[in-house]
Amino acid sequence: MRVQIAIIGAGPAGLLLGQLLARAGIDAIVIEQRSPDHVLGRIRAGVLEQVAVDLLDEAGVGARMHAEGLVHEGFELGFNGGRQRIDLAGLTGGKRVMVYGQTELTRDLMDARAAAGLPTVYGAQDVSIHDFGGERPRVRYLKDGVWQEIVCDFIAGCDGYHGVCRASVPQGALSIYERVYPFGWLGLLSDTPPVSEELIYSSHPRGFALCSMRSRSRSRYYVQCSLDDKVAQWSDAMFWDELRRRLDPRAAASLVTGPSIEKSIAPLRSFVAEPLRFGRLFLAGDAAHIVPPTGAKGLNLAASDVRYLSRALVEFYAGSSSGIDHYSENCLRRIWKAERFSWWMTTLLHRFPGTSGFDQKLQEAELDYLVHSTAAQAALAENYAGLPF
Ligand code: RFL
Ligand code: PHB
Repeated sequence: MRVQIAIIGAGPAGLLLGQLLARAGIDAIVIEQRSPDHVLGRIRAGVLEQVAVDLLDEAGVGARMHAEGLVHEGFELGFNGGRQRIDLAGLTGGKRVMVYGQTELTRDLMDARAAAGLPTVYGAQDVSIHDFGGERPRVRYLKDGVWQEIVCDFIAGCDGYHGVCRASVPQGALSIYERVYPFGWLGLLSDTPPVSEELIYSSHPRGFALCSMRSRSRSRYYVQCSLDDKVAQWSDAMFWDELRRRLDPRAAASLVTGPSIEKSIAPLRSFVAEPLRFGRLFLAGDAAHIVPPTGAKGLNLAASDVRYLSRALVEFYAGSSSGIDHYSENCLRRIWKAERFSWWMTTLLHRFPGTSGFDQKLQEAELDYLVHSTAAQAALAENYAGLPF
């Protein structure tokens, strides 16, 4: 089989790229190792920047997001028993974010792909990529016991942090920058109304907590936990008790609890692999970089890579290789700013085991500075709402 672009991975990055290319008349196949249900079962991101919303509109998949998503003009920081609102819209000249689950966005992209009859292979086993240093890259995989081979012009590695694409780059061609944090997030999803209209990021001596949502009747909460913790050790009752203790009294009193629909633990990591292009292989999304979820940037960065890549490929087929030649450096400029912001927000709000009194005092001073300085709030708001391209 021959296609222009072989996209590895049917997460948000791969599906969105496929959609944008299809609208530009470029043919692509998406190859995913898991089943559609498995992909939709992963509960992840919830907050989209305006630039990601615009890109989904451009891809023609924004209708349900605009109908069902929640537009937020601010969020709150909780600490010392109170809360400080960050007025995103007021501080950024009207920027907002969209609260819409990654699961729903992925479903919209899957449905659009199926409706347009675009080729997607789910359940592809032993995917491998070859010859991307030359003009005729190939992708091989096993499907229903039969080996398949695809010859293409380019491979888009959208296969996440554990994927095969980054791992296939020759040793020594990649520079890896990494920080692993000494804690994780335990997340719980429940069909209960959110505790507040806006998200609450709470810093507490017992650890960080986040109150987020998927709709007016579905909540997503997180508590900072130990990396040694296992989900099975955390009953729903224990989770709700711990969350309540980390919120201010007003939020704690209005927290509505209920049975969990999903509970999972995610480790926190900052990671960048440079560059993002090797010959005719491009890395995009979590395949190239990871941020801790505190700044809500992972999915947004994946969308920003895809924006650069789709435009670069359209340009290439129109006769210019300038976009693909600058793909890596363009992406990395945004990636490192999001890495910086996510690291900063994580450091500001979490308890680090064994932290010194000095570090603790710095954290308190930074929060106090945020309360009293509009300039500090504006910098936070500008980054959270999303930097321009
Ligand atoms: P994905 O979603 O991991 O998709 C990669 C796909 O590739 C498939 N795959 C393969 N396919 C074929 N062959 C192989 N060898 C393959 N290996 C893997 C996988 O099965 C999968 O389907 O990467 P993508 O598309 O780059 O998307 C990235 C986002 O998923 C991720 O950055 C966000 O979820 C991060 N994130 C958040 N981002 C935000 O922008 N806002 C948020 O509020 C936010 N909250 C979060 C988050 C991530 C979290 N976790 C669990 C890490 C909250 C959490 C808790
Ligand atoms: C979520 O709703 O899952 C979510 C929201 C904001 C974050 C991280 C996760 O910063």
